[in-house]
Amino acid sequence: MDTIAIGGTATWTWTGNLPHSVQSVGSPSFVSSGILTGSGTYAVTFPVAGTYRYNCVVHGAAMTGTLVVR
Ligand SMILES: [Cu+2]
Repeated sequence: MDTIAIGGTATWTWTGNLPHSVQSVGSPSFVSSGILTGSGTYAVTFPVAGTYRYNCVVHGAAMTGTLVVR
């Protein structure tokens, strides 16, 4: 679990040889543009406090995370 301040930006960074993506679980909805492999970043700014869950479309429940915005 990671915590950021309200109005902050979370950035996901791809490394390694496996394909991954980022997609929200529940609302508000956010999703990375497709499945990336090896390198790349995806950033989302969160203006509203809350607990945001996300996973990877490739790995599903095996690859999840929680972001707290406060
Ligand atoms: Cu993945």
